[in-house]
Amino acid sequence: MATAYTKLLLTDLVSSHVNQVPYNYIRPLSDRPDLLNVESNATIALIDLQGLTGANRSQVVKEIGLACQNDGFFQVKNHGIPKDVVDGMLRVAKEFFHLPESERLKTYSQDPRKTTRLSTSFNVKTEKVSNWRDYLRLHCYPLENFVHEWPSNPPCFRQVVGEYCKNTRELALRLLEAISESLGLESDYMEKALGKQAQHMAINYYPPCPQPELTYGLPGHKDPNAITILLQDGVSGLQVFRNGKWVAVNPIPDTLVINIGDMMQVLSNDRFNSVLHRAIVNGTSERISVPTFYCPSPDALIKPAEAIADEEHPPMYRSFTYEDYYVNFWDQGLQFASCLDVFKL
Ligand SMILES: O=C(O)CCC(=O)C(=O)O
Repeated sequence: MATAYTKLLLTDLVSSHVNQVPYNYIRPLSDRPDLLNVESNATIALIDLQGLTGANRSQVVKEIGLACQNDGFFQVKNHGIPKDVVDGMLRVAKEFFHLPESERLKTYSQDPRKTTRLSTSFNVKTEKVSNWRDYLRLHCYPLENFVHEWPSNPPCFRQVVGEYCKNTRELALRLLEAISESLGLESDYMEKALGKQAQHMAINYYPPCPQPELTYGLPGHKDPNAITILLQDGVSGLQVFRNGKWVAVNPIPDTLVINIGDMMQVLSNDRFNSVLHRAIVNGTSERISVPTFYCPSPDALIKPAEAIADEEHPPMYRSFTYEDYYVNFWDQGLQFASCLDVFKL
């Protein structure tokens, strides 16, 4: 008889139990990570953003454009976010997930509409199999609209995370400029196309897992937003799908991973593809990752950039608001989260 587990968060389940993966985390045989069949020494573009300021700019812009076009993801170094800001972000994330259960539960919610909430898996209300993850989800831009909702424990949380968010926004805007230029558009095209813009963040916590071959931290999915800036601690777990194979993106100190999301796929009229990626877990180490999802504002009208459409490359999508698209994201389940087909022409 399967045991019933009463904890709301995986972190507390793991610490009170567990030498086996509970049944509700076990994936069907056809949908397991197949950990031996992953490319672990793949070459992944690592772009030095220092070159964006100065004579090499056009070369770096070209590299970014090629990476977006070929893979939909790349890594960046010299990204401009100070090391103490990045280290602070990871430290405070870890401190948060090590707080006593009662303290963490103060922000718990299963309602995806809440702009600040701690939860588990992806959407526990709609999914059949759970993911080996707890996460704190925060809206971060405009910062002053949201920061007062954020956890106040650890006491430095708001200051440290706020600083990280301001820095990632600046990086996102620099990347959007480079991406616009790589498509032959005005530098500010993408920034303007996202309307008033929004920035969300997840702080993902993956506890060690006794049977990592049976479950996912997060199954393969595409991001709904425009671009994602991912910070990972030193523990491997991120994998992206490239040329029909899962490829491990092992963390390199002082680098961040950038990936293209669904809205950039539309804005670029399918020149860039939103990339399928997943997080796997392991038997020995907890893992923390912090994706920043840079998004359009809900009312922004999303459509392929007219200047890059022509007879040979007609617009692939009708226009729609980000809200129209995003409304389905949480309910559809992560593996079906890319719902662009309804907007295809
Ligand atoms: O943990 C990771 O490396 C990936 C996280 C991710 O894909 C997400 O939160 O959407």
